[in-house]
Amino acid sequence: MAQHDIAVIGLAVMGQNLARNIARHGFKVAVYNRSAERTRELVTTHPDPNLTPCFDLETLVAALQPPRRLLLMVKAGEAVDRMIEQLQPLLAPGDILIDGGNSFFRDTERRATALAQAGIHFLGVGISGGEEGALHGPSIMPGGDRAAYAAVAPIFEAIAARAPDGTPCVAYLGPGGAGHYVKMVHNGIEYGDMQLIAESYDLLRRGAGLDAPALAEVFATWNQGELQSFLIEITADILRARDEESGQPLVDLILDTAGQKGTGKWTSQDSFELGVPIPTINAAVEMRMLSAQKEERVTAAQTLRGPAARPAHEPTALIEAVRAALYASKICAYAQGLALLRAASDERGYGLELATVARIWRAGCIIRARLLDEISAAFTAQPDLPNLLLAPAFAAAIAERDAAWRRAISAAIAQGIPVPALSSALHYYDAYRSERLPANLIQAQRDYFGAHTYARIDRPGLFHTNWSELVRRR
Ligand code: NBP
Repeated sequence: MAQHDIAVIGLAVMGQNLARNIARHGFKVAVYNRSAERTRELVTTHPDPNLTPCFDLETLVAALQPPRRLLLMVKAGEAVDRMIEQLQPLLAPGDILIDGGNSFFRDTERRATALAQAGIHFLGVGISGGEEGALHGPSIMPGGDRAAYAAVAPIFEAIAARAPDGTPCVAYLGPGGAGHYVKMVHNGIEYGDMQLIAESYDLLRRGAGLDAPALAEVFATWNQGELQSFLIEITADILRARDEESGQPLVDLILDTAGQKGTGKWTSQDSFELGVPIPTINAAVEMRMLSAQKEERVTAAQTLRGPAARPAHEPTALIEAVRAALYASKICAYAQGLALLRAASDERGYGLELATVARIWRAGCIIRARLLDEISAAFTAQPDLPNLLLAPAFAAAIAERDAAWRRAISAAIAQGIPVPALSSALHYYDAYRSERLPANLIQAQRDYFGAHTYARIDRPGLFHTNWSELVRRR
């Protein structure tokens, strides 16, 4: 019986599809779900000699060859702790428990430390690609004990997405919660990217008067060039889809309140913790919150006045400006996410290689995009690059688009169309390239009311001034 290569626990969309993917690659998979119906459904709907249903954890664990490898695909949070509690008494030192869900990296670190006491290895593995990716090839972001990872690497390498150069989109990233941390930041960048695309869509819809079918063409064209990415591709598809009953573009019938499960918020929270600015990702998280205040917005729309959108007669120039703005802003969103990864890695000893992170995001995951090839190349050429914006290829790409980027944002502001992600990216760029920011005044204010002291540009040391007396003395 102890002949199975791995167990998959939790057979909702992700677990089912990963189990099928692993089985299809020739590994013997024992599967288990808390409620037995899902287990039965999987093996009846998708029978595979490599998939063995188990209906209790004792049978499941006994079905595995040692060291046992178990992949948890249950809901992040409480469910993971409950499963660990039930599994731990059944496991032996050297066994490897893998959490493939979207767990918070600090939970992963806590669980890994607790299980290490019993000699059980705990790997926190981010898996991206949704339902399709899980079945046909996700991007996999593993963290934890390196030797334990080596024991599961052949399975992950077999099932992961392949980048255009044929390499699997998986690589050991670092100890502790490194894998889940990278997945969290991946999701933060995903939030940013989605918001940037949504703002571009809104600017062209309201500011250029384009309807959904026309916008579908715009996005499909963009997907042939530098913006080529999964999110642009699906946006073109979405804009093309019509409601079967009314025949109207389906996107126009969808309520404008966006949901969120927490990974974007965690990214923002940790950026504050580490003191790393990620304004475009934060804008995306905040715009989901503002979108959720639908009732208040409807009321405010009746009372608050601003400029009305005036669609341009000739939309071509605005379309080109928005394309440039979207690409330049996208570079900034990635730059922010990668800078956060760098800081977290330094602070927590993850030892992340950003070239590797970008490399495993090139296929399978939601933020897969053509520009990741160049990002990976930039960090390969200069592993300690402090910010992606400083890579010569990206500095040049932004410089080329600088004027159009500003034109697109000016058009949005003039017409009262909110573009907080696009404009936050531009402000990030302008602030990052400012040799002198107005923080001198802030330091003076802090010293004025709180005697917080300030440093000077003309001599070393810390200074305090009695500002009101100094002014009075003049
Ligand atoms: P869900 O996140 O919807 O979780 C459902 C699974 O968790 C079911 O198998 C359910 O069992 C199990 N479960 C729950 Br809920 N509470 C449990 C408990 N106390 N003990 C044991 N099992 C419990 O599933 P999913 O959408 O497949 O996602 C799985 C993980 O992958 C999550 O962490 C998710 O965030 C992550 N993820 C999802 C996606 C995606 O596109 N959906 C993409 C990337 C990552 P039951 O059937 O008995 O209720």
